[in-house]
Amino acid sequence: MSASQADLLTALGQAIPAAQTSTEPAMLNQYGCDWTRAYEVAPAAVVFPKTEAEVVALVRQANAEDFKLVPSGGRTGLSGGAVASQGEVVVSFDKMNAISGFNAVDRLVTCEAGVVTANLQAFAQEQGLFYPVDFASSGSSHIGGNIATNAGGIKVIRYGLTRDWVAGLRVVTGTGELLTLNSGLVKNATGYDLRHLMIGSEGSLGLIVSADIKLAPAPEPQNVMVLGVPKLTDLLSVLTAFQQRLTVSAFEFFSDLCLRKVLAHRDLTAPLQQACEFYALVEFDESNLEAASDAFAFAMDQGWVVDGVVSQSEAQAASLWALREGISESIAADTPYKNDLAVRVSDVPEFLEAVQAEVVSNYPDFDVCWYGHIGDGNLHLNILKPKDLSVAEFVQRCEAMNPSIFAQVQQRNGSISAEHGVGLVKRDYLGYSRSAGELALMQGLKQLFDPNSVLNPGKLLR
Ligand code: S2G
Ligand code: ZN
Repeated sequence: MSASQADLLTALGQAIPAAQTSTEPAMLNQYGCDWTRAYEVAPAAVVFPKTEAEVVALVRQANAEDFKLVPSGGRTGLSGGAVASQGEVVVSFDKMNAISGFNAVDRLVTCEAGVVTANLQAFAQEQGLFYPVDFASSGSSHIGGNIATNAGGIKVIRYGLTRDWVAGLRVVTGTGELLTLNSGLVKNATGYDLRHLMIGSEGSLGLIVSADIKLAPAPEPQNVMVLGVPKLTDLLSVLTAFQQRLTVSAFEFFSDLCLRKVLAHRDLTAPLQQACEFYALVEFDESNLEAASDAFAFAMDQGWVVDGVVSQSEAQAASLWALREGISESIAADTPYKNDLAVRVSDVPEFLEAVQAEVVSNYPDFDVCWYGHIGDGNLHLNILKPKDLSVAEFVQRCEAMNPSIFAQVQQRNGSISAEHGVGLVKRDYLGYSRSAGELALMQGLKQLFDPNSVLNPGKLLR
């Protein structure tokens, strides 16, 4: 063990029991990364705090002994936000995973940061309520990481993002100060809402240790439709046809290449008789089935849709959802270069047309998977790595094309990272979505909340 590693372990030992610290290579590799694969994984240690007091002590030691901390939740991030490649200490919240309170009157559940999203969803269901933020990785993501990245997912069009369900936070700032923010209040007009500053700050301003999460009334049973949509630019017309007649719970889309990847990876059957360029997935309350059928018939008359299927059971609804939710894992073997773009919903048709032109001219020899939460204006454009191309060369070629893709976003005041966060992957492109003035103020906030830059250094901001 090197002297510096011994010194680090001594410093850590003053904040947290040695039994909650590991320098085992297997642990370092497991906890020093997230779902990105483009970065070296090289933390100096992993610690597993069990209490707020231990998190406070860790941050204070990091300031005193000048080591850096990388917060780690379910490690399902896609922007390198939880990657430790500079000898940092990974702070895993695996052992702070208790649902520590519930109040039926407030409809509030208090979760430690390490509560797995699916466990929160199950807890809500047991109370006859509903936690409506959902995505493919909810079986392993942590609520603390969801809050740190303001995770979105498949129900945003009806229920909003994680931010909309956080009623209170307890956060340890970069100086080791424990803040209690908003305490679950519905109304609180007492100045800046620091809770909302922390949401989406990716562990760069403070470490979330627990949250008061609002729960929604349980929805009625849902129906799911999958529609064949020949033209990308008709997707929004299809959405409008439905929204004029009913409330949609979800409106997703995916290309035929995505579908073929999922069918092959998960051994599922195609939803429609004929293959189609694109597919829309619409979810809605079962009491709106007749209105949805009207919308479907109208969209067929307009030629926007050429075929469709509606779920006849919960099991069939789940199998239709699997066609969309299975995309990410089904293309993982193709080492996809991920874009997570958003524009205002009204800009979607011509934005898609403009991006399609960029893709054809920029990526003539690459397979491109189009999918996403198009009802929120969110496009996940995944470029698949050709088998014969090295990862480094492939990433370099994709990055070389970012300026032309991001320029299309910038022209529409859009976001170059709709829901996956900035981390390391999008950090150097923030200027396409944030002004110089905003970035200067963000740096000022970083300096204020984390003056020694001990929290997730290099993530989100240089
Ligand atoms: C989705 C999941 C991550 C990915 O499927 O909506 O946010 O693969 C994504 O882009
Ligand atoms: Zn998504």
